[in-house]
Amino acid sequence: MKEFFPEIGKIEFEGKNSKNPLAFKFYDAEKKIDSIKLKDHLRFSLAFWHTMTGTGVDPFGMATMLRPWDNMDDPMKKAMARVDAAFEIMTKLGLEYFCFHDRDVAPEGKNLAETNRNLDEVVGYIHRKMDETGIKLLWGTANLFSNPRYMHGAATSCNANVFAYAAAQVKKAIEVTLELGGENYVFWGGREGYETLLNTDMKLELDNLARFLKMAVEYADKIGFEGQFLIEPKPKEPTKHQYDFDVSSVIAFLKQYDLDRYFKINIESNHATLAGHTFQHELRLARINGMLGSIDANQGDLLLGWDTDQYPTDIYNATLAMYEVIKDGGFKSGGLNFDAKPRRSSFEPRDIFLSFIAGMDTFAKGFEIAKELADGGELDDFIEERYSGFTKGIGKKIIDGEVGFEELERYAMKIDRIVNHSGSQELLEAILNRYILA
Ligand code: XUL
Ligand code: CO
Repeated sequence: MKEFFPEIGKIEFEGKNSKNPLAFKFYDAEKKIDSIKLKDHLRFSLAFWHTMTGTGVDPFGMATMLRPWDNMDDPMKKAMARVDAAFEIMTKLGLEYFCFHDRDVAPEGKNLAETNRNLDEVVGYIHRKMDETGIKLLWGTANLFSNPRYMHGAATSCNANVFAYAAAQVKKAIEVTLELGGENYVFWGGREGYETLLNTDMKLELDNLARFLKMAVEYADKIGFEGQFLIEPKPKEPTKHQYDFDVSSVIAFLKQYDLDRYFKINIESNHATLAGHTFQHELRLARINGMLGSIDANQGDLLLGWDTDQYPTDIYNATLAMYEVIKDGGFKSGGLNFDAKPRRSSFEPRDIFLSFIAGMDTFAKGFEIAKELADGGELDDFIEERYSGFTKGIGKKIIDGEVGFEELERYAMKIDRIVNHSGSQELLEAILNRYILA
């Protein structure tokens, strides 16, 4: 078969002293940590939309990306060529998972039936390539935001026909995710939000979103899809306010509608920072609620107020993210999906490989540091000591529910001096640096 990247071979691990740009410095896929291979801890995934269909378009300029499969006019031939190219990229980088939206892989036809036929044809081909290579589907999803029909949203549209169309699209997307053995199915809000409350029935929109998710759960059950449903929070963009604002609002929404047991959360670094949180904050909140599902690995630029989807190279953030995953017992059905794109000016085909290498090395190193940090136990020991007042005396009574305001008032009346201890943030940051720089 024709190669799209004949000048690029299999990317090998060469170690930290290598200066070869087309080699891993830190990601040694086969290295075992706690008798599990690094690649199985990390479960790296390619995002079909950025890598295969991203063009470099931005609000001020047209496409820049040179993509060897894009010089084809027939949309179905181009779709098949993209699949070949995707599997070549994944095989050469050793990426064992991918994720896709229905519309990334196959073009829309003149009606829904033709669109579904196009999708079936490409999905059949993807299935063959998966069997040949052993590459797996981390998650599937439906694009409910690009087509103009979704201008008012999909499940939260004011137009009932749009709700119905979106339902049909998600039904099909769950079917193809099942067919490809997808381990998860993701709902990212797309345009589920609003631009102005002056024209919005917020209560109806939220109720409809819950109705939509409930239908998805029921249909998945009916066809035997056992993958994990995930919701991906994002506070804004494309709408001013997205209903799945952040982990906290997603959990509240799911609990409100009695849906929480069916869903976990797919946390994206750049969405966390857009919401005014750290990546670690979002992961921690999901973890303590038993809802950490998967990760969209990327990073934003803190000086820009939009979703830049850059490849993650910040070792500090990667370490803290991996710390949360390790504390959660590692990924179950989730993984590290590179929801990231090379910069518009990194337009050459080889930049695809260089970008993945940068991101994979960062998370591999971040994982190893986080593992040492977790095993070292210094943060846990500090936190345990910091809250030790709740393991005895009045603190234990509070925890055990043995006291109320009246008993606590009687107790407080007798305290003659309150003694606090340092939070030692600088010490703890220095400890973290000691692990990172070791
Ligand atoms: C958008 C985003 C999506 C989801 C999948 O910001 O992150 O690509 O990951 O729909
Ligand atoms: Co994402």
